[in-house]
Amino acid sequence: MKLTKSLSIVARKMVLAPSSHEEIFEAVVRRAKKSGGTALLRKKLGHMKRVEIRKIEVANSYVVNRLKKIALTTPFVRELHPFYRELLGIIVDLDLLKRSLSRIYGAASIVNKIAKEHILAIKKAKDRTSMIKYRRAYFGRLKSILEDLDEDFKIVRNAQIKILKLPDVNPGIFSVVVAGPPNVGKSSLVRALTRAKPEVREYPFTTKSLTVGHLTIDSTVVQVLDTPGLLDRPLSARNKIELQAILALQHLANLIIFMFDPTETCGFTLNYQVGVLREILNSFKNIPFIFLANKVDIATSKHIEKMNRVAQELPGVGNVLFISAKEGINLDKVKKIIERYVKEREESRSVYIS
Ligand SMILES: Nc1nc2c(ncn2[C@@H]2O[C@H](COP(=O)(O)OP(=O)(O)OP(=O)(O)O)[C@@H](O)[C@H]2O)c(=O)[nH]1
Ligand SMILES: [Mg+2]
Repeated sequence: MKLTKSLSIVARKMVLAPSSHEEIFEAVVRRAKKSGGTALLRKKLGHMKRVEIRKIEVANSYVVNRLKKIALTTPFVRELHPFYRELLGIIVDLDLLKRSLSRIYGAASIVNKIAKEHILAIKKAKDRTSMIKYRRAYFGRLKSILEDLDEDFKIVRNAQIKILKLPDVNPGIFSVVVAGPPNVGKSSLVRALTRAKPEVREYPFTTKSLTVGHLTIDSTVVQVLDTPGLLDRPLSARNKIELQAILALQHLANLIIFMFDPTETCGFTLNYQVGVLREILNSFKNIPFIFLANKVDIATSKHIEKMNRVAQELPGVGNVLFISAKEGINLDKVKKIIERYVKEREESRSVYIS
């Protein structure tokens, strides 16, 4: 199971862990009851044996199947694409998840063994009372094994729900990652360029995880990723939310859009924003950048002058494109630039192939 393509296909097949053992146990009891009929009313001992054994078999196959499925349909971390592996590592304790998955899988074999023992005991039983006693004992042991898994169910379910919420990115296609300080308008741009609808708010740190949108250029589908805002600090000091942005840059970006807010209405001075950029520029030297200055609809000439001056002085920056994500100003130019990079990559690839 190699996850170079879509995580969603794998995620959709996941069998969710129950929110508590009771959910499984109740389902088991229901099934066993249905299978057994009214054994007590039957007269023949042999028939009653078969009924009691059937109850255990039905319960057992349901539980074993369900436990195994929970364990085996949850993606194995080591088989995930490095982007997902690291992303999941940020939001889930992978060691705990691994331990819980193997405990759940291991419990399936224990349940199976106990079923066999109790079936054997019923087969050997000489009277009705002992048969019922063994069947009840099986269900008692089953209940306590499931009870012991409660914490594991919780850990796995929690991780599975997080896996379901991971952005459905395709690490193999051209990706534009929109990055920048908080509140500068990154999500607004992704909303404007694609059909994705990341949340937009007037305060910083609105975006707490990655969102992916798509843009079709000619017939090529391009991914546009919205990321959480970045502060001016080294990688080692970044929190879990910022690290998601860094992972997108590290693993997915073929092109980085860095966004400034020259109006500083984002709450961060332009100097501070430059500090954020410096850190990113240093870390991603081999990826092309586009520099956008957002909110031109409310920018004064002073803001524009300062932005231009700062950009000229920054090594590796030079020109910035003034846009308004909100009012749709110059977005066609942004698309054209993206298109240029997509085509460049396609041409360099075709040269390489031929
Ligand atoms: N005037 C103006 N406001 C804008 C523009 N783009 C975004 N905004 C406003 O800026 C605020 C932040 O926008 P978001 O798109 O949420 O910014 P963000 O960079 O995604 O913010 P975080 O997710 O918190 O990092 C919102 O109040 C937007 O309405 C723009 O072009 N012009
Ligand atoms: Mg945002």
